[in-house]
Amino acid sequence: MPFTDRITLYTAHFSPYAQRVRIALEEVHADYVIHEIDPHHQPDWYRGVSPLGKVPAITFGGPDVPPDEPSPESVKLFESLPLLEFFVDVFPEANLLPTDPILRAKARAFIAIYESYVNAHYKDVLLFHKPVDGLLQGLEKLQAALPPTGFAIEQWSTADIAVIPFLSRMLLYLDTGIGNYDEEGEKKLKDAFAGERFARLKQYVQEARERPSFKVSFVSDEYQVAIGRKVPALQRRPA
Ligand SMILES: N[C@@H](CCC(=O)N[C@@H](CS)C(=O)NCC(=O)O)C(=O)O
Repeated sequence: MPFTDRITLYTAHFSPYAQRVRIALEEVHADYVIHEIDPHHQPDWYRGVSPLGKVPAITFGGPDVPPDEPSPESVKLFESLPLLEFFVDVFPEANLLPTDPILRAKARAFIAIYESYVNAHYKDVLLFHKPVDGLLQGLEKLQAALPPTGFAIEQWSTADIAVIPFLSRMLLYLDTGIGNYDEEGEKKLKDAFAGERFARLKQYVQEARERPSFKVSFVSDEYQVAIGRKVPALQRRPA
């Protein structure tokens, strides 16, 4: 039976975490409403949706209310990876994660590699001027986990939804000078991506960017650059 409870997604279009959830909602063809939040100047009522005060979060179920007046009767869910699992559970027919336990484990391992070896390094490099070596090593681990062609477990899955919002921004931001990089590190990263070292990873990102769910949630490179240039944490600052 199709899942029909109302869903409101609280999001910020620059946020790769929030894009994970938007992609999943598109992939499962959910009927949902979007409400944009500035996570750095959030309204007081938003704490009632996300006690962490972060995007993404969703409300689901409950009466039909405006997004900025969330009902106490709706369920509030947050944290992007558990939200992906939630959509796997409530929209099984969308096949965001195959039923085969081996493929499920492989998809989760791919996400775990990203979370354990890439994400924190990426944040440090992008926002805090830190050296890039750890990030490059993490990206090599991620690339090594990819099959020769196709997506992380060959078919499209939550594994790809979890990492593509970050990898696509990584490449775009580097090309357009967005990020508070250490200068030497920025050059190292650019050189690494310009050559063959990450050829498979770049091909993977390119293919994922063709998904309609990616396109509608990313909007366009120009749009992401324009909003990225307005996020204070992403601007270059003196070391
Ligand atoms: N672990 C969270 C991270 C979400 C997150 O850090 N979101 C950022 C935007 S990219 C945010 O809302 N930051 C506001 C803050 O930390 O106050 C998830 O996976 O959903």
